[in-house]
Amino acid sequence: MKRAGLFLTLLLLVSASSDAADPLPAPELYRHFCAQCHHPDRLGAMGPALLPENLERFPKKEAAGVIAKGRPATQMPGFGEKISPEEIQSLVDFVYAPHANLPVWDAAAIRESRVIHHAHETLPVKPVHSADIMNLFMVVELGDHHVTVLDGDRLEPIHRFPSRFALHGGIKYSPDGRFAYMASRDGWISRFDLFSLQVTAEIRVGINTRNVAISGDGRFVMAANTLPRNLVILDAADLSLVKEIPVVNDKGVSARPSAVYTAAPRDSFIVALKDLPEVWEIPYNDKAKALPIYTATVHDFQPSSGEALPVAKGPFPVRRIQLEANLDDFFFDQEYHHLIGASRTGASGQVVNLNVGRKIAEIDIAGMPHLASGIIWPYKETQVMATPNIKEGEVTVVDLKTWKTIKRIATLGPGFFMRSHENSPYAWVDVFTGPNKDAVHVIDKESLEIVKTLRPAPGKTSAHVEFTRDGRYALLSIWEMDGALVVYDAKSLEEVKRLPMKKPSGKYNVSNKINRSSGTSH
Ligand code: DHE
Repeated sequence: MKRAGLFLTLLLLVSASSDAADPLPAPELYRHFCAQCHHPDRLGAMGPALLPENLERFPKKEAAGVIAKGRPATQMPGFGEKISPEEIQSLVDFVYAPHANLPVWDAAAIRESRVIHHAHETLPVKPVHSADIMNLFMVVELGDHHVTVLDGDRLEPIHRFPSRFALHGGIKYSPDGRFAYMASRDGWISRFDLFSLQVTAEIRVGINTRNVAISGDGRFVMAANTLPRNLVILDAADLSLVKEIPVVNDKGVSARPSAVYTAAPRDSFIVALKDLPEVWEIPYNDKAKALPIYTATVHDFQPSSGEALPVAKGPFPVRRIQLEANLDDFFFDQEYHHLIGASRTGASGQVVNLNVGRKIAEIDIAGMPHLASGIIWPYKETQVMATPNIKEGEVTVVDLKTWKTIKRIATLGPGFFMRSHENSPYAWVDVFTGPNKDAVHVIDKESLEIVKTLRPAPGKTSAHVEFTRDGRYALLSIWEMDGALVVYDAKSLEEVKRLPMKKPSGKYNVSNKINRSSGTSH
């Protein structure tokens, strides 16, 4: 977000607004306060689209509260002290009004948008640089929408290139680590070649996109869109459109996908839905499709609720697993037998056994756990999962055998990202919001105690750690326009070096990602 510009506009408008006798009209308020993040036409950019179709399950009263107070765990600030309650109400009515000219983003538009910058057959057979592909990092710099490619051995950047606007969700790699796939919030998927250091192809799959996943066999890319509400499958080699799957339940009711993940050991994609009590599993090759759950007829397949749900047949059949409550945030055990899910609004988490397709336990993780950011490590005779919480200052540690919460570690504020490495005795968690947003806690994985709190840049947000392939160094972002990537010795916890960057956000190590390290996101 270009905060400086926005705040200047705000200041001018605040004085204009408070001096003026009449409230400002809604379109003008929208232009000044909302357009920069939500798009001038309400179609979504850094922030989501503001259209009745996206907001239908969100009461207007709550929307007014969000405009007044902001939204936790997002970049949405509160405007309650800047504009009057009447103006807030007029903004609410404005964004809930039907859009006069909603663009259609169908298969033809998707195909039309595809750009091949470098055809696959023209790419070099060997890297054009001397860095080891397996220890490369791609670092997203949100400040000026660039990506830096960093050599994890020399801890030096080797390349920097402009990205699409507002990349979100982790960058994903092909199973051999050569190609990277990134999604922007406004629907662009880009494929980058780590041998030749160039973007090879791009395609716009939607107007609002959540994230992207790559099949474990490297053949397909799946993107989850909230506008339109669908899943788009692409050929990973050239990003050509393979299939579109509308996100609707068996009665035709549409829902927003929250995210798509790859369950490589299951040969399937798993899709989290925001508005339906279902989770979808979609196999991407014939091995998975031969499983009884995909070959069953509608009547043969009885989920736990007893209500038969259809398994859509054909390529990419959809297996619908029925849930007791909506789950829009997921975490998987290392084997992908279980899914641990939480709703952003719910009070507890659910454990779903993916093999039998039903809930088998509840877990006590109140608040708003950021499960997609959770990690796993061996602990005593068991394995634990730990997740930060984006509403409370707490890391919750859950035993993966008993599903019991064994420890709540108090932190200095809500955290967004947690990371570790098989070779490190520590887990790192940030404090993303609040007065201690500059703090990062280092937790001992054996004692489950915080052993050190680092403040690499006092007063500035520090967040998102990732390790080098061998776990020797931990790289952390100073999440500011004049920010930096700070490299720590992961053992001594001493700073090793600092590389200036523009609001660096996520960083993704090729080897840790493709080998599904239990200390990072996959
Ligand atoms: Fe994220 C990953 C959802 C806001 C930065 N974020 C994810 C994932 C999900 C998610 C489901 C995992 C998907 C993946 O990696 O493929 N994020 C959400 C939200 O629902 C939320 C709260 C609201 C929204 O607007 O979407 C949200 N996220 C943010 C931000 O405000 C952050 C801090 C800045 C930004 O880029 O918008 C942010 N999210 C990230 C990052 C990752 C991410 C850097 C990847 C982490 C990783 O290590 O894999």
